[in-house]
Amino acid sequence: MNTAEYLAEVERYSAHNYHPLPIILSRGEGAWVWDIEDRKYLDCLAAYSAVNQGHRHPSIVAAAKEQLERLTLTSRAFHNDQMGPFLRELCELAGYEKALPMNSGAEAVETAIKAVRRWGYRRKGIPADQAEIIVCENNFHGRTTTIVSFSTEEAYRADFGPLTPGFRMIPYGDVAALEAAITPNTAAFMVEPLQGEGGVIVPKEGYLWETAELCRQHDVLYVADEIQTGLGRTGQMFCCDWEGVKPDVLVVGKALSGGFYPVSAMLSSDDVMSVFHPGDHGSTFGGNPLGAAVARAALRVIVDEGLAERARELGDWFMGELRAIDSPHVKEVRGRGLMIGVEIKRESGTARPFCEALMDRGILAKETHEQVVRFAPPLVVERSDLEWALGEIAEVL
Ligand code: IF1
Repeated sequence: MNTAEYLAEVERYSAHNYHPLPIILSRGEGAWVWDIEDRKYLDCLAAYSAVNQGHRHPSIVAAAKEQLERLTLTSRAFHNDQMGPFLRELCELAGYEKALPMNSGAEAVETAIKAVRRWGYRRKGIPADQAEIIVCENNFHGRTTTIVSFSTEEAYRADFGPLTPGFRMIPYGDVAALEAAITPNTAAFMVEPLQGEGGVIVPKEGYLWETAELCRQHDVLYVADEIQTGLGRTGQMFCCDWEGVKPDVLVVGKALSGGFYPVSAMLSSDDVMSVFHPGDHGSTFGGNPLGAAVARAALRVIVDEGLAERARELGDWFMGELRAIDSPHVKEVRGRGLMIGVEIKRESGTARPFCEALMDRGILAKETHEQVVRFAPPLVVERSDLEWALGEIAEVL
């Protein structure tokens, strides 16, 4: 089949819940992917940061193959020999006592919501069914019915109701708004330390630290959704590390599996995690030996290859070069590490045609919201690849 035939097929059989760029990818290696016509593209999206380690990283491939030959799924009715080591390695890396494995990011966020609500009732003494979680405008935490209940994006929630109550909305980046929103019934504040889908929004310096301090003072759990920002992407292992903040609850996903398999987790202290008892929460696939083996290898790559430092160094340089491009269309270039957004001026139209022009030149980037072109390549990307890309990006801009 050629590209047009694949596109017609997917148009015919797929739900129309996406508007992808019109290419059919069939192969990937490192920071590069190839389409079925054998055209080569630099992947500047990295599956929304799930392939920080690059496509088909050889050591993750080896771990996956080895595990495929041994055992793939036990369910949590029995133990397996990969989950314990995986959770220990993840806890040691992130500095937590406990971890609960799930699959998608949204499931890990749901797990965190359940944990903090229960903590609110059983530890903090919030009256039954009164627990509140404070969240931020323009958040993105996933697409379950409960999570979209506290989205401010109309398309994500319209006519998916009745929606889940118990969430209070404040503007992102506003410390005073958090203080004003906290009540005796506040169980948690959940935040992305840098908003991805919101348009690569970097909060002003001090925001993470000041909000974490407020939460500490008011006995409110600080929940950081690092599904996209975590595991090296922003130039630190976790984005909260930029301000020395250690969240009470950390939610990770995406790159936790290096893009091989959905693996996510919620991490916390023993005190918070101990609200769960047998039968309270779970998942058929969560903690399965294939996912656990893959995640162990994926974490090792991030550490062994110093991907966080790499993101910082390459990101600082790349962002500087992007800022130096003299274009009448660019309003702002912002980001952290290798999570960079180029905001297009409204009078220049939307970001989409820029992404299409980049695709024609062999660079895959995706617009977020209307105006922002996001550049977030695998962290293993070579500087020379980015040098080449800069020339193309400059011409497009
Ligand atoms: C899609 C966005 C990125 C996330 C954060 C939780 C989740 C995500 C901070 C849920 C997922 C994905 C979902 C994907 C596109 C992508 C995305 F544009 F939609 F917002 F990355 F920027 N928390 N983000 O970023 O994780 O359940 O998907 O595993 O098409 O919905 P998930």
